[in-house]
Amino acid sequence: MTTQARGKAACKVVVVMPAYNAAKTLRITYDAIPKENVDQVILVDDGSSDDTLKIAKELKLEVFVHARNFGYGGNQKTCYTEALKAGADIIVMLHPDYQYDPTLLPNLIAPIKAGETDVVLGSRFLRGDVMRQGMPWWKFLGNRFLTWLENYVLGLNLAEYHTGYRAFSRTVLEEVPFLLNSDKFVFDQEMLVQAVHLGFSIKEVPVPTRYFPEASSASFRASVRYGLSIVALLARYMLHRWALVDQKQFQCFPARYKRAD
Ligand SMILES: Nc1nc2c(ncn2[C@@H]2O[C@H](COP(=O)(O)OP(=O)(O)O)[C@@H](O)[C@H]2O)c(=O)[nH]1
Ligand SMILES: [Mg+2]
Repeated sequence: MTTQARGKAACKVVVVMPAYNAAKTLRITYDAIPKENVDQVILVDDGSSDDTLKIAKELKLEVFVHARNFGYGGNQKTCYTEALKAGADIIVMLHPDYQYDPTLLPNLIAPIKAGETDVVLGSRFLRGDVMRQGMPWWKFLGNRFLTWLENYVLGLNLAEYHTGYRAFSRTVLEEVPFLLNSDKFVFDQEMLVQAVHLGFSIKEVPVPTRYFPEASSASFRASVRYGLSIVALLARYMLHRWALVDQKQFQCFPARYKRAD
């Protein structure tokens, strides 16, 4: 699989931030982004009720606003659509809640730039003790079980699937039909299953994680719902692979357009 970024001298890197009530952490997150590695920062405000929008404008980000709260997946649909429109070659998703370290952006970008892989995940499980870093024990257990299940179904050996720190080549976003995905948190998993199904490669780089009240709003209840929706997703994927029930989400749609070189 080749990426458009490969072999090109100029490579536009766009950071997308799916934001929802991120006023307390947006500035510190943005300030920590190594600007010399990034060409553009896009923020999509998902109907926040705090000052997220005001701060994003003060920071002079490229801002898009949802008329209401669509959810985390709905937010990313706008993020990726706009990043493609902006001509991005590499797209990095960074949560504006300061949970993931923005200074590590170069590590996520480098393997795609070098043409080594199509997707890079910032994995919290490759180094360090995530429970010591503050991950609640029930999130830890859920993460371990779901990662095992996803590895089993997809035939991979990733350290985790649930990180919110991800980088994609343009080609991945052009070919994965992400607009067909959920507007909820399971969107992240749908993207990875689709990417694997279409033959894209995934590489992991270690990142630490931070847990504090503003960095994680997903409740126990929401996390259980998230876990169940992943099991349902994997079941649908197996049915598709066994050609029992056709799932549009996993069909391959050739790119409708490409930027001329
Ligand atoms: N909870 C939530 N987060 C959203 C939404 N839209 C965008 N986000 C962003 O998605 C990120 C992930 O949510 P978070 O609660 O931190 O999840 P967790 O860190 O996995 O527990 C945050 O940075 C939010 O700003 C939404 O509708 N709901
Ligand atoms: Mg978070």
